[in-house]
Amino acid sequence: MMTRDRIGAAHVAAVVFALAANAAMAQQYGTNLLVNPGAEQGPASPNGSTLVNIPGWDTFGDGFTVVAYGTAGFPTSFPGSGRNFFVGGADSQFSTASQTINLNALAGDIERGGVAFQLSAQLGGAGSQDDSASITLLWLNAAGNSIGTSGLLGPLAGERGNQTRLLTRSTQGLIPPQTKSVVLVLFMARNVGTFNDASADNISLTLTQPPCEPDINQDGNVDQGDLDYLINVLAGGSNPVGADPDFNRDGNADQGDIDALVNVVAGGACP
Ligand SMILES: [Ca+2]
Ligand SMILES: [Ca+2]
Ligand SMILES: [Ca+2]
Ligand SMILES: [Ca+2]
Repeated sequence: MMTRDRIGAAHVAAVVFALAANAAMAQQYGTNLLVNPGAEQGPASPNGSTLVNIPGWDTFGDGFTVVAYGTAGFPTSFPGSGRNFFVGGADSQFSTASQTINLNALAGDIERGGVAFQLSAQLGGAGSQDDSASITLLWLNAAGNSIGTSGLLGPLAGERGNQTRLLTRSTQGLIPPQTKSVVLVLFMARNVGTFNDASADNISLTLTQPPCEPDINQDGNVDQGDLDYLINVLAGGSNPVGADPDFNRDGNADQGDIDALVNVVAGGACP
């Protein structure tokens, strides 16, 4: 059977390296990657017509601002809304805010495929006007070029029942391999009047770890060959299929992964 001696000292350095890389990785699964996703950090404009500092978001001085629920002419609060929301703002046909999220810590998983994303937001507008909000995700490669997009379209007036309110929109999918970062663009478009009434709140982008894959050597069988392959990789050997040696996904590539794989090969549950 496998022993620590067989793994040897060669992989200690690799473990230390993996630890550093995986510490950040653990933080990026299952939590909202956006800063200030609900407009609760920073001040609110008293009337929607002045610009305010909006922590975490890159804005362009085009009208995009934050307003408190219940301000005259704007939506009222609802469960989970917090105090504030984002709005397109005054005298602005198009208002934009964005955040860029570095995904380098997950590059290995993303390249192997199977990292899923979930995007959701509450998007809305005012009365019978078709001012509307949308969200676009730009998946960028190492060169900073877009290699795919995903997104959400907010409701038009008819979908809101001509009421001034926000509705939940969500989508999900798989991150394109080669993705190294993602830009989320919140886009507010005015259709009626001088004020851009498009609104947004509670924007969430979460990622889900790929499913457990015990067929480490990718030959179609889960057996001793996978154990041999993993042990060799942990000892510093070659890894032609690009397997993640942190099989039990606890942030360490070590004996615990061999133990977990032994258990799976013996019929136990995948960690
Ligand atoms: Ca809010
Ligand atoms: Ca308007
Ligand atoms: Ca196999
Ligand atoms: Ca592990």
